[in-house]
Amino acid sequence: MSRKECIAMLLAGGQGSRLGALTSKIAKPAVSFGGKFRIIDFSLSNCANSGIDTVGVLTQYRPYLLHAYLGSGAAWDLDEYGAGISILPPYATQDGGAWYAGTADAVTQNIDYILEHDPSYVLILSGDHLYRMDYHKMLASHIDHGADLTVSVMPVPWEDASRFGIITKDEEDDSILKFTEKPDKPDSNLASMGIYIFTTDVLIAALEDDAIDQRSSHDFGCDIIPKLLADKRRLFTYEFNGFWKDVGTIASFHETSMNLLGQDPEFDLYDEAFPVMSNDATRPPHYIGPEGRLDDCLVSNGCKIFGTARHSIISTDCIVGERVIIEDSVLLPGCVVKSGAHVSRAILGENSVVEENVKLGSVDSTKDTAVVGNDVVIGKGE
Ligand code: ADQ
Ligand code: ADP
Repeated sequence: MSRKECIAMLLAGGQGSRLGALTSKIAKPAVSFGGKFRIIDFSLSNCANSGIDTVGVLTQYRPYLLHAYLGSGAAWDLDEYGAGISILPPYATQDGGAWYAGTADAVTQNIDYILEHDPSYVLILSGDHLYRMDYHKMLASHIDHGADLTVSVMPVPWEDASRFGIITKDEEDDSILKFTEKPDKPDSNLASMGIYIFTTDVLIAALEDDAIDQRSSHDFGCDIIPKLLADKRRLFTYEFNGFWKDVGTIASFHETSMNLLGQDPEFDLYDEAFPVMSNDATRPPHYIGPEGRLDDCLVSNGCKIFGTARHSIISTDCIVGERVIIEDSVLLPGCVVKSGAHVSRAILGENSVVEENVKLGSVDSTKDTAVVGNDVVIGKGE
């Protein structure tokens, strides 16, 4: 196979346990987002829009839906001959094979995939972030610096800093001076976005070293980056100044969904210069009944609306019954809200049902967002 400048390895194996009932049967990257997308669409579209045509997707937790969804990769223009999406689940080998232990282990088990394409650089991505980024600019910065590793960074609010890998950089040349994975007491608010570009030889040597280290947890943030820093390799930051969210919790999932609404949304799904692509099935247009009312909503195909929805996201194939009121909520694909029900500040999982006249959630933003799990039926007594 011909030599590539840069290929991507997209980590899509985490369970996303903090999303609770929304990931009970679905890997986090396959969770629906924004009416007609799934979370992984954003990273895959970034690859396509950045001219990166070869993407290995490392799956593990509940991969079936993700595998079916990715298909040939044609939906993201990633199905060229000699390129495209390759799904890389853990596999059995002559000595048994194993589940991926950590993020670095997942890549180590697929070194052959990297060698087969023989790229000069490897881009490591997460399948569960929402953002638009031109990875080519990051690659140009990596090459300019003659870096071994470039870590994409952005400042985060101080109160959130302990959820991230935290970096201190040299203000003159952007080199990384210090990196601590999820520190209890952060001394900087410059966070790693978990997006890395490695020069291939450096990556492979680091992974081979890590694989034989019995004390390692085989994770990029906990093990690989600190080790390269200790070895005085050339580590640089690439500062990103745009919308970027790790929709890891119910609260951030709800807030980020609401960021898509409004006439001038914080995250604009309608930007044609940098489109978000998805492998959405063809469905009939949405139907709005005689009493149906929609105000400040994203409504996807296949829906039938007989009641009222305000400031909400109504994904593909949902039914909103007569005299229903939906506000500040996210309905994931296939939800049914039956007549007379009232849903406020809630996330309704895929194919969930809210029975007639049920009152769910509260507009009070100091209260937790209400969540109905995938396939769950909420009756009057609940
Ligand atoms: P976390 O967000 O905690 O921190 P982590 O749980 O390591 O990231 O998962 C990163 C990505 O890898 C996710 O997309 C997840 O689905 C996937 N993944 C996890 N384990 C996997 C496995 N065994 N096999 C395949 N895929 C797997 C990381 C960095 C921090 C940084 C944040 C930014 O470690 O330094 O600040 O991302 O969100
Ligand atoms: P969260 O941080 O919300 O719990 P992540 O997506 O970050 O979710 O992943 C949580 C952890 O679960 C990851 O560290 C990953 O290694 C682990 N994990 C994911 N899938 C599996 C699996 N099938 N078996 C064991 N551990 C897994």
